[in-house]
Amino acid sequence: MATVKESTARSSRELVITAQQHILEQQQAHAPDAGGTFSWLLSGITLATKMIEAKVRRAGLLDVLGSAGETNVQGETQQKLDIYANQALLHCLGLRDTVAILVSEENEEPVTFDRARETGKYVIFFDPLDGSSNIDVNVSVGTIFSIFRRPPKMDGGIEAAVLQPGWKQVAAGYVVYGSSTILVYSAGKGVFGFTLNPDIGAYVLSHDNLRMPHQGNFYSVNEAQAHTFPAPYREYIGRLRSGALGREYSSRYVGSLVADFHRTILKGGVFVYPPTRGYPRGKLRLLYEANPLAFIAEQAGGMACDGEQRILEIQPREIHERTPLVVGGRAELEEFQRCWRATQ
Ligand code: AHM
Ligand code: MG
Repeated sequence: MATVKESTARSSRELVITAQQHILEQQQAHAPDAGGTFSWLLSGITLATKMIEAKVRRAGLLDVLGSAGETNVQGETQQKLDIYANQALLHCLGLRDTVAILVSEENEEPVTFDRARETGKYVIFFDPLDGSSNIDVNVSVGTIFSIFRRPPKMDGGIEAAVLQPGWKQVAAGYVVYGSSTILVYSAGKGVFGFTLNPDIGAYVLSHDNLRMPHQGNFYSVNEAQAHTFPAPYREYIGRLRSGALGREYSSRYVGSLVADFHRTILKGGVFVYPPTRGYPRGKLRLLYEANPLAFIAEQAGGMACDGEQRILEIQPREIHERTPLVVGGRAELEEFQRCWRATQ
């Protein structure tokens, strides 16, 4: 006969599984020595994203639309919500004593905390409000994050701690503030999606062990720039359009990476941001855009590369560096690799 504790646990699972519960369970199953520090860290991220979501939902009512007039480190005009989102993450994560270093798209330099090595275990990267140019037109925006362990010895200083290749990520995720708000995360044991239930203020499990279709029907790229793409990319898009992969492809592109990626992971297909005349090294940032999404794509059975190599094997040289990005299902990525080899 089940004990009271067991049956209570079972019935609460049947009712709802929150992100918090799920992370704790994953931790107990796969890293019992972590002692709750990792789930405490993730709760800082979920809290910040709930604060951001509350502002995003009221964006048309509060005075948070439009540009705040400052420019960020990439020379782009910061939106007011960008600033709020950045502050929410810095605040919620800064209070977690497990955080050693925070790197944000909106801060030129890493934010460091003077914590003992045994306490400050993690280095976190984030894009606080991706796709923020879409805020004023009610198109989905999102938050992206990537978590690394701080190296055990800090011999290489802050630089070595922040310039780690993506395969060393211990977890990554994103939140899309869309028709509903969804958190998708992976700690290296599959990908899980949680939809924010506004009635109870919690992320509840909605996508258990998310898998990306082997092949899909959509490609997502800013096609207006196609005449400036390098040859392998032009060849590739041409093959997708011509039915060479045995499917009729349609295009979908809203210009919010998180939204375009989220559709790609659920429906299948490929998202491509190639080098262009305006962005010869690609537009997207390696450490807080490409790396976390590549980690999630691989965990869901997909692939991600920068043209030449796997995104997760790139050795970063600086925190805000850009990279070309091709991410999607295996069928689409294998075809991309064939086009790449054929045009070299
Ligand atoms: P942002 O971080 O300033 O919002 O810029 C990144 C965004 C991505 O979300 C999106 O994939 C890309 O820029 C769209 O760029 P483009 O308008 O060149 O297609
Ligand atoms: Mg972005």
